[in-house]
Amino acid sequence: MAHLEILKKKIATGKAQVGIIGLGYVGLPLAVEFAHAGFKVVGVDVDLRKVDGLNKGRSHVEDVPSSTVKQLVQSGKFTARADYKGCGKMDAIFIAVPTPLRKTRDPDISYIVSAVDQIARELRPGQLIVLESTTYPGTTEEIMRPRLEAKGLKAGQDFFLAFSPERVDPGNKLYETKNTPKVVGGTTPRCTRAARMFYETAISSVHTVSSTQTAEMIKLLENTFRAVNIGLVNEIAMMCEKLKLDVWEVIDGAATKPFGFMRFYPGPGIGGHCIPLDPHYLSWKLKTLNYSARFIELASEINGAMPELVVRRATELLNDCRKSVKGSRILILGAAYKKDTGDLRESPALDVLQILHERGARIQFHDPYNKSLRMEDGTVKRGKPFTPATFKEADLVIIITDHSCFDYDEVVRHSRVVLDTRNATRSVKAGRKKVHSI
Ligand code: SAJ
Repeated sequence: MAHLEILKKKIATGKAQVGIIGLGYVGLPLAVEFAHAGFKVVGVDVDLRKVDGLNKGRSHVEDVPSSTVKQLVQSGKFTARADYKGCGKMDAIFIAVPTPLRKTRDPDISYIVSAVDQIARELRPGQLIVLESTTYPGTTEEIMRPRLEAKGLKAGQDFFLAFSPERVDPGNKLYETKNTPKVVGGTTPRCTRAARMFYETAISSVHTVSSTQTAEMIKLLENTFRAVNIGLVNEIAMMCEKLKLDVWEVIDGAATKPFGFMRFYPGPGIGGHCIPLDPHYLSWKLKTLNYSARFIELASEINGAMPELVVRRATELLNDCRKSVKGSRILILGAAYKKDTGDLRESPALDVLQILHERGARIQFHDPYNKSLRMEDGTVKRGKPFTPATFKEADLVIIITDHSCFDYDEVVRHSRVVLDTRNATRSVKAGRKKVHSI
């Protein structure tokens, strides 16, 4: 019987075995969905602590409750391991490993290569291999496929190969793995079909495309779209400052247009593990084809300059109070890269803190999700409590991350001067004169 038919039968009878490489914020929710779909799932992660915790029923991923992990482990539906032994037995393997940037802003696909090389050692006819990690168009065909075909098996003929971008938005209670449409593109139509068969058992909607490169490009369009539009609205904010206009009022006004417009907001810069990084995968690839992705580079330049702009505004505000940055007590409110999370990755708050620290300001911070922060010179700053005294003692309070739990009336009431980079104080009436925007 043809490999596709065998897979189809194994899926239909629930006998298919699923492997997930990388048990982070993408891999673990996916493992849970396939286990809930009835498959036996083996997760592989290099982090022994994560593996051990999972097998003890403990989740290290915010969006996956430990009770869910415990139930799946106890029912034998999910186990975690720190090696690839037995991956040849798995009928489908989904790779969700990190794809960071190197210091040179070049893609680092070493985690993908390491995972693929391990899988290739036990690759057998009939297996489906899917990459989910965000990467540049061509990674699946040019990097993964040759390694998997090294022992003579052919993609599309002996085994199936596909790409399906992860679309996990940590903390998003509305869209989770199960109900976020899944894009899938295979090396051949049969590869696409094989991947689709698996995803349809665990995810509500699957959208197939003509190739792995198309699927890789779709993800990069999604996140480049955000980075470029955030860059645009940050530049609009700079224009509004020159024109003495309220950028927030301008955005709200534009958003009354029911079509052809989408809100983005200026801020202190962009953080997180996706938006600041993913577009550089695309611009890097195009550079190898002698094409310069100008919008990506320009957006990166504008977004990357926002922390300095925040420091410039802070300097102006202190100057208006006849104070210099050096020696001034500045409180940074919020350290995470976006509201209602503790994630500090690429957070612009860290850049603002670092620049002010280097200019001699006496920096304090408060973030409900981060009790302490390590500066680049190794010094550790302990977070201050969210109290009137904390605000009173600061010469300037800078709101960097607009966590929902903050009482902004309290902040404005007890602060001398507030630089609000997120329009978080928009509903505060009393003390408006103390509040300034970027
Ligand atoms: N930001 C702005 N202005 C905006 C929107 C965001 O300054 O108008 C900043 C945020 O403060 C943050 C950075 O940009 O520092 C990224 O914000 P984000 O809302 O894009 O959040 P992320 O990084 O969690 O992006 C994820 C992405 N999800 C995936 O890659 C699967 C992105 O594609 C989602 O669109 C986004 O979540 C989302 O919509 O929440």
